[in-house]
Amino acid sequence: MPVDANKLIDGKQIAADVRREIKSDVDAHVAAGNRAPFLAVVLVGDNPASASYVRGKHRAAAEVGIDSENLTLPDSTSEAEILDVIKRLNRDENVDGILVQLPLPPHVDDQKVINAIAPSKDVDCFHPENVGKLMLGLPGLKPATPAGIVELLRRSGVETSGKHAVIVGRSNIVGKPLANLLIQKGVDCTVTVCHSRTRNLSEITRQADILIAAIGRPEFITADMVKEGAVVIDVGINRVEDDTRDRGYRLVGDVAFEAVAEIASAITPVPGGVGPMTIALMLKNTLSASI
Ligand code: L34
Repeated sequence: MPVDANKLIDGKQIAADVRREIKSDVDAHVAAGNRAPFLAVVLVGDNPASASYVRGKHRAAAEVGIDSENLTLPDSTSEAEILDVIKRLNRDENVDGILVQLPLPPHVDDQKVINAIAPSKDVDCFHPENVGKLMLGLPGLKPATPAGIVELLRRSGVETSGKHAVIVGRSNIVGKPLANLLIQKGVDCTVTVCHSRTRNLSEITRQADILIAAIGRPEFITADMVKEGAVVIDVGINRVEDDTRDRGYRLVGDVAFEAVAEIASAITPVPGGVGPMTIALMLKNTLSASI
């Protein structure tokens, strides 16, 4: 049965709205005599998924009037060489935002690379200084995927105040920063963070008014894990083999979409849910970093 369109949280559409607002702010900034914001993206290796997300970032940047350049480095690039590239971008006053697409090859220490990015240019909000500010509720850049999720909820009219949000996944990119954003004043959720060692997981997920799946396992969240009427946000982007598709794969989220959609009051699809919001909110950070 097709999913009730009224239940769909259309991330593609909402991200387009956000980009339109960013474009109008960028245009005003440029009309006031400033140069366009500039984003530098560092892509190491040839992971096809990463290359596709990075293409999406440049395409979206161009759409909102943000200039961008891509620095593609071979898989064999040493950690020291990557650090040198970042130091150069830190010093370049024409570069407002620096984004190092993850994952990096196994011989490179992700955290060391992140720590090298100037916090004022860290449009992912991965640097410890920015993570600390986020946790303290101080003004600053916001992590793109978590901020995109909060924006999706807000723009879909989902009440968050006093609601129980259950996050499945404790990554530094999604789970941990999202828990911080959801407990901030003005959002006001009560948050539970679950992970691979959580006992009685489905008992906890069934208590969620808002359930966020960020585990990285295809269709992990099944209908029996979801309370009737819950709002379900699917952060997963998994490529699963599919010979019926030209590309040889299809994208599925961390949620068994069709079955869960029967029970949920609202749900994000994959693709077209959180992914486009991640890109839009990263662009918003790039504009903020340029002002
Ligand atoms: N540094 N690394 C850094 N920053 C990030 O914010 C990311 N992430 C994650 C991986 N590594 C990163 C992304 O950009 C995941 N991610 C991301 C961003 C956008 C999309 C997917 C992942 C996206 O646009 N997804 C589309 C479908 C894309 C497709 O067809 O392959 C969607 O509609 O969900």
